[in-house]
Amino acid sequence: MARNKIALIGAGMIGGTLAHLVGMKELGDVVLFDIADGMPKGKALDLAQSAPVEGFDARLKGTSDYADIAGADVCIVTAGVPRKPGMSRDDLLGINLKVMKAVGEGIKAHAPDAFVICITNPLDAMVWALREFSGLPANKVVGMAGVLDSARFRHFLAEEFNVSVEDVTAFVLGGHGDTMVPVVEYSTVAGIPVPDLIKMGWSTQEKIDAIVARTRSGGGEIVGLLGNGSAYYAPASSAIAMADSYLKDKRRLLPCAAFLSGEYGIKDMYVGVPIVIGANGVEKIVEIELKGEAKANFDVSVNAVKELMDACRNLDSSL
Ligand code: TXD
Repeated sequence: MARNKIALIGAGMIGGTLAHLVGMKELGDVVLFDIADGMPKGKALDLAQSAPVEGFDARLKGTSDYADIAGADVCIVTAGVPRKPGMSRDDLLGINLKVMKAVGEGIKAHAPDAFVICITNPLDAMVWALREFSGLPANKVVGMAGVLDSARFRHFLAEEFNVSVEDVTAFVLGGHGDTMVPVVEYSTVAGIPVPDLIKMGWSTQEKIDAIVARTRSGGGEIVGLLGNGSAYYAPASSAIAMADSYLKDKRRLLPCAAFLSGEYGIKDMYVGVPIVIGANGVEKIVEIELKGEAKANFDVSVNAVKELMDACRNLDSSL
């Protein structure tokens, strides 16, 4: 059986980490694509030279030619520029929108059967634009944010309860930004919901509220600490979990940005919701009941994504 082919569009911090994880987990051969010339080739060569030591077999190729992604089974997109001092959110949106156009056209021409995972920010608007520009079916294009935001929530909850991260499940839904919605009612330790754990004296409402707030600003906390760039280890792991579920038809239920066609009362946009990922890409969109504050926060989050989509339409009339 031929090895899977995984194309990483953008070979920066997350792209390089993705390539390392694909190798270590033996998920397939890797193509590292970037507009920067030598860098993807350098990273591919460095990683290939780690293979004999680690004992994994994978072909790793760095390139700036889209023809090299031909026939990829999975494309993970991190291409774009980060926000720099003096750059407005709209400036950033304009630049990354153009990047999504180039990437979407490249995938359409060379890897139209791939399962595409977008990571580039602002996530919910970029994955929508990428789907539009690529013309791929909506079940084959998803955005990564919820797995990462939930992992941050799980990490903080596991610390608070002093239990294994493995036993903590958590959901963070909505758009990827300040308005994301950590859903406390659906977060558990081995099936015991967090509100019950509060009643059992494992924590207090105040402490859980603080964890929710810290989760919401989890990306910013890391940006502040790193001083240069944003998180990359956990984002890469999160996208690999999604790719793995697709490649192995695991049907994992993961919070991802998915295209909605009426679910949650929302049409024609990408929002973070629980989905099942299997061999057909998005196998199912799971509609959980959101009540009270969670529902109100979800609505705010959806409106924030709509505003970004309108800004994209103003920037590119083909959308
Ligand atoms: O949860 C999430 N979705 C996120 C998103 C969590 C963390 C970071 N998130 C976003 O991922 C972040 O805001 C960025 O938009 C992306 C990628 O983050 P990374 O840290 O990997 O950024 P880098 O190191 O700047 O890498 C981006 C690469 C860089 O090498 C550029 O040369 C390349 O993208 N780039 C391109 N590649 C291909 N094609 C084009 N047009 C292009 N433009 C830039």
